Amino acid sequence: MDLKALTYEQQQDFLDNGFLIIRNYYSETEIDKLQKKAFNDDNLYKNAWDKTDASGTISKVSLWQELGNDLYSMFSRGRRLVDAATDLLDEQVLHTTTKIMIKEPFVGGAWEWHQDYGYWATDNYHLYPRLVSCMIAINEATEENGCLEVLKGSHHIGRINHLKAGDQKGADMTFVEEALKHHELVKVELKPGDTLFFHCNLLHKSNQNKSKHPRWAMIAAYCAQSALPFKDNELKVYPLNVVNDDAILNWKETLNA
Ligand SMILES: O=C(O)CCC(=O)C(=O)O
Repeated sequence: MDLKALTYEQQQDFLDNGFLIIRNYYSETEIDKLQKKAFNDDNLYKNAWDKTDASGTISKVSLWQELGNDLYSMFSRGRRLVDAATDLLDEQVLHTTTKIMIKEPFVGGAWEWHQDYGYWATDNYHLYPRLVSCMIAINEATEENGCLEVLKGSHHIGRINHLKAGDQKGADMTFVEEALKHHELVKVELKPGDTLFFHCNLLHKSNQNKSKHPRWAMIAAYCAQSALPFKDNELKVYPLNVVNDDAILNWKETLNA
């Protein structure tokens, strides 16, 4: 029997709505470990890009593609996430990117309305919109600190043209404004360890962080075997060397740092 990581209902929710939230997908101990690592990791800050939004405010993102034996990779290579992505895309998946999204207190910038496939199609040559992003809350994401907001079911619209918006690429607002009349806006508030899976054509954004709390999340993205880039580009796609779920708890800084 072909065992699935997700239930039929969870897969159906994703197909219908373009996203799926699983609460407590990671335990408190697992997320404490990730939080401690990320909050004290100077490399994340050193390697982070500053991305300005349309109004010039900065959000930080630290992104990489090759997975190793570091703690972050125990999540991205972990069976729990990889099997869920496989179920959602209904075929074998490969890793594209893992990134840590850092919205700092009071000043953290917005992410404009976009679809990830808005730029993955044109910049990275994925012919089909068969990619999924998995957003793990490292700390609490609330409306006040700029949680992700999604337009439920908007992945059914298909890819919308994307234009420059600050340092970002944003969806053509004429289409977004129309989409807002037809699709429910859902503010995805997450507790640490909750995980949001979202389709690459789902319209999403997040507002500036005006609160005194930071908002940190890790996003691992996977591409279906049938949607590998058809042309070389700056991003590569990597096969996954999957690890068991206990790899997170067994991971030790001294051996793998
Ligand atoms: O972290 C955020 O608020 C935005 C993330 C996002 O839009 C993305 O990764 O595509």
